[in-house]
Amino acid sequence: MTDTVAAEVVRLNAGYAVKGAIDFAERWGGPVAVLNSAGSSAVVALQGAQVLSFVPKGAREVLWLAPSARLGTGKSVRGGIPVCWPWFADHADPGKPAHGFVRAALWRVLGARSRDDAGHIKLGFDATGIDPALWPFRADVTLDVELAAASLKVTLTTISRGGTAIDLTEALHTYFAIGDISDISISGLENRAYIDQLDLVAKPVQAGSITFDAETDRIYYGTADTVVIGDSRLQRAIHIGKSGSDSTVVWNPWIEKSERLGDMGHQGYRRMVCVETCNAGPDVVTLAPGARHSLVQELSVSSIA
Ligand code: TA6
Repeated sequence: MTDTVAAEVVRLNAGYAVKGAIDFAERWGGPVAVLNSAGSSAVVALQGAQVLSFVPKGAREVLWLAPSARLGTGKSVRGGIPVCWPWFADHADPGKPAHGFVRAALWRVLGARSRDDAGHIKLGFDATGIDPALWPFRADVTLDVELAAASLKVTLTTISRGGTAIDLTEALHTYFAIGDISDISISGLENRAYIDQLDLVAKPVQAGSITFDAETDRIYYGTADTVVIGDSRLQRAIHIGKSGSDSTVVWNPWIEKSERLGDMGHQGYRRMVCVETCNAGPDVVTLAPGARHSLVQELSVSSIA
């Protein structure tokens, strides 16, 4: 642990620790908040306000994390729940970073409390000081991470601070840990239209549940549905509820892309799938001056015999 991280952890514990519900530590080389409740635990990095672990008591880790995950490198960590804001995927200007500019930035702790002995932390990123060449608007963005009995609720809130309307796309780009990509199916998006990022000409509609046998990168749009990952190998279902979101992205890089990405680990693509709660593609959120908008993802797990 570097002296800087150690000093930051001491400062955070002095200012925000909540006995039995929240304390701060160094993990993956950076400062993190460790949230606890009677039924689960979670870890949130201050870098990117990125949830890196969620473990319901008695269950296995719910989130996938790259084997090489490391904080403080200047790059976002692959895995957990990256925050994509104030745009999703590539920007029209290739000189601007994919998935916005907050997922590798340092966020501030705005508050920490417990409710029913469960940890709840609020992190904030002040975008009012951003170079107008990168983003010409003014807004604040906060992320709330709340444990409940055996669920995790993540809320991404944008507050418009400027005098002009803001067009926003955004995602909680969640990487889920699975037994094997060949042994899962995703339900809840049946009969939904989607953009196939690998074939932009097609106008496909989802027939039945989603299974995987190749690179998959889809934006399902106009859907407020709860999505469920059924994992026969781990004998569990991961329930992904949402609000304030009209789109769901489903992504697995498969073999070639995961090798190009270079940070997935050996056959890492087999152990993960992204189901992302978002507003993407045609689902753009327009925020009037002074308005606020919240994107919410709620995760829970059940056993399937
Ligand atoms: O959400 C799916 C996606 O847009 C894919 O196209 C792929 O690029 C993935 O995000 C990962 O993006 P990243 O910038 O984290 O490597």
